[in-house]
Amino acid sequence: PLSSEELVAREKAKMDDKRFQHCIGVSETSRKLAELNNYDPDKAALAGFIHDYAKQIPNEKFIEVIKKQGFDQDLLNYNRAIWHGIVGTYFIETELKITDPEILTAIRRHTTADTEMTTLDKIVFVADFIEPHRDFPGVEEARKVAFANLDQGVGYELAHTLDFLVKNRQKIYPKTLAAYNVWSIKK
Ligand code: DGI
Ligand code: FE
Ligand code: FE
Ligand code: FE
Repeated sequence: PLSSEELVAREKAKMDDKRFQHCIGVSETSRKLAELNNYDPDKAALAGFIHDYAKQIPNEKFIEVIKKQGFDQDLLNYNRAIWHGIVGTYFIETELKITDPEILTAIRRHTTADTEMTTLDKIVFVADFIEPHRDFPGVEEARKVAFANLDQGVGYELAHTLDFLVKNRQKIYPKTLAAYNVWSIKK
């Protein structure tokens, strides 16, 4: 594996400072959520730190990797909002030398969520939404819900995301909708 200094240097070189600060925020919030949910805080902090490693990779590179590295070609019908997590793991494996499948799965699911979510998947998904730099109507409520109950945090976030996508007439990735049906429905 890379030394932590090398890992931080590669992460920093891959993105602008605003995105880097977001990644630090997600890392710290992931650590807190891990402590609250009996999960390994160091592992959660690492997953949070690298979750957006691929956020600023150009479209052409994503398209090339989708075509040549065995990804589902249906991904070509979506955009970089979807690619930076699912396809981003290719760059995280090859460039950051991260091989832990739990971490890679959490990164793969960090934008869309999924019907099945591990504790780490939930931690990174929710931390991404509520980290201290996030500022949007509803973020305070999202923080309150998520720190009280991680599953409800996932449900709150997916409802908010679906609402945002519909309002903006954006294409909904099937996993996002399937996840909404599992995590956001009132019991
Ligand atoms: O990378 P971040 O900005 O930190 O956060 P993220 O990875 O959760 O990405 C959020 C963006 O992804 C947000 O603009 C909504 C978008 N998104 C989430 N689910 C879907 C989606 N976009 C489309 N088109 N379809 C989805 O199902
Ligand atoms: Fe992201
Ligand atoms: Fe997210
Ligand atoms: Fe993020």
